[in-house]
Amino acid sequence: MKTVITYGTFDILHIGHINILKRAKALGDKLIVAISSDEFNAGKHKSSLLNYKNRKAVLESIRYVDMVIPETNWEQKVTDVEKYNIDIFVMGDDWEGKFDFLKKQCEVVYLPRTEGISTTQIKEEL
Ligand code: C2G
Repeated sequence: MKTVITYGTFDILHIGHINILKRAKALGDKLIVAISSDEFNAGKHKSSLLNYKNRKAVLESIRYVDMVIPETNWEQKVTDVEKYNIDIFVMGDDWEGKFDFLKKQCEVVYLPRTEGISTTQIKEEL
């Protein structure tokens, strides 16, 4: 029984998000997604169009997602990995290397981003 975790804002959901969720789930048996709170998002200099409640409801409806938890700070990854018995931590490779400190606790996998799509691009086109 392998548990996978990934973190993100997951604002206007698109195939880039679906691809990483699908690939992350395929690495194990259970996928937990830590979704950024509105306050944490503000700290990431990203204002999401959809608020936390809305983004959480959308993620919970995705077949690859088994559980959604809030992401409220940068430090929680270390305790989350212990708390949820995480075997594999997954992020898109725009974060390559940034979370290698977790290698002491679990496998760290950076997956290639889906090219040509981003929430920022969608916002600009809107
Ligand atoms: N992603 C992707 N391809 C895209 C867009 C996003 O693979 N075209 C991936 C990102 O690499 C990330 C996940 O989808 O792993 C969520 O992306 P965002 O919602 O933009 O999250 P981000 O702002 O990267 O927040 O503590 C980590 C942060 O919360 C990550």
